[in-house]
Parts: sequence; structure tokens; C-alpha cells
Amino acid sequence: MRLHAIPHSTNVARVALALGLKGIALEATVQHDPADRAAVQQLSGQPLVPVLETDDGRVLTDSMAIVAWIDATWAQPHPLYPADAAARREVEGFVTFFDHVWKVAPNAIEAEQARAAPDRDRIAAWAAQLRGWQHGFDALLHGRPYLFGDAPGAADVCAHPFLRFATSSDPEDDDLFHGVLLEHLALRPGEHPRLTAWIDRMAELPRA
Ligand SMILES: N[C@@H](CCC(=O)N[C@@H](CS)C(=O)NCC(=O)O)C(=O)O
Repeated sequence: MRLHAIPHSTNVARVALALGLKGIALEATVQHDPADRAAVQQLSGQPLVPVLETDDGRVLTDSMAIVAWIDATWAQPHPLYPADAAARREVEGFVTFFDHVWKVAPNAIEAEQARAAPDRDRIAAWAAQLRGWQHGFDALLHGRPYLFGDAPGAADVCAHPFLRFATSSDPEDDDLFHGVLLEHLALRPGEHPRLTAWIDRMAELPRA
């Protein structure tokens, strides 16, 4: 399998983490120039990464759809989604929240900051929303090491590549969206200790 990527991509990191947890190796990770998506567009019909070329000739797009495919293809011994239907729906609900609600705020902040005269009040409101949600992630980690249980699963794979910016930065990463995450997720010492410990725990897991 070949994974198409751009440097420092959060959504690509989800796929690398899912494969790592499954113990599945890639033939190659193909790094593209963020400013030139022609090859990705030609391969997949859209410009965004990740794109996964599978061994049986599929071309898959959209990180969490790829993670669901990986989980369905190599279900055992480390399932990423629960087998129980209700528990699975809870995790799917988290993934939907993360991608379609949580991500709105940092994307909106990035877009507002790019305007000639950014509206500081709007940025502050989105930033407050992001900080408020950190309580929720910390609460999900009460009495368990991962967001929905005792083993890392799809929710952890979904959230960690983004929430990790609360505690760490990469000096070579100059992505503006990641700058927004660094600024607005940063945790003060002692704040949300369960979330901080989970970020460290997740960082230790294997990646493809
Ligand atoms: N919903 C897509 C989003 C993919 C996405 O936004 N990928 C970013 C990299 S993390 C990208 O290719 N951005 C290119 C751009 O915005 O020009 C997914 O989850 O895979």
C-alpha cells in the first residue's frame, strides 16, 4: 500500500497511527509538495491528503473513512471500533463531532486571521469554544487510559493528531492551521492532567 501525504499532515497522521496499531506496513509514504496537488488530484479526483492506494487497486480518500476501511479489513486482534452496535455508534458520534463540529473553530480562526482586518471578538469566541471542549476530552479519560476504553481506538486515532498541539510543537512545522492549534489549545502546567497524560501515551504508540 502507498500512502500519499504532505509534511506534518494531521489527517495523514490518523492513517499512519491506525496502520501502526494494526501492525500493517506500507510499501511507501509518498510525500507531495503542499503547493502542488496535481498528482494527488490525478490519482484520486480531489486535492486533499491522505490518499491510500491499496494492494487490490483501490484509491481511498478521507482520513476517517480510510481508518474505518483499515479496521474492517484487519479487524483483529486490535479492533478500532467496538463490536457492540451501541458502543460503535457512540464512537462514530465522537468522530462526527470532531470532524464536523470541533474542527470548525480552528478552521474559522485560521480564515479570520487571514482577513485584512481580523475580527478579534469572533476569534476569542471560537478560542473559548476550543478551550471549553478540552474539559470534555479530559472527562472522557476519567478512569480509563483512552477516550472510549482501555485500548486505543478510532476516537483516539481521530483526535490525537490535532489535540497533541496542546503540549508540543515541531519547530519545522510552519503550517498556519497548526499555529492556530498551538496558540489556542496550549495547556498550562497542571491543567487537564488526564488529557496531558493521554497525549503522551498516544505519542508512544507505533505509526506506519
Ligand atoms: N476530510 C479530509 C480532510 C483532508 C485534509 O484537509 N487534508 C489536508 C492535510 S491535513 C490537506 O490536504 N490540505 C490541503 C489544503 O488545504 O490545501 C480528511 O479527513 O482526510
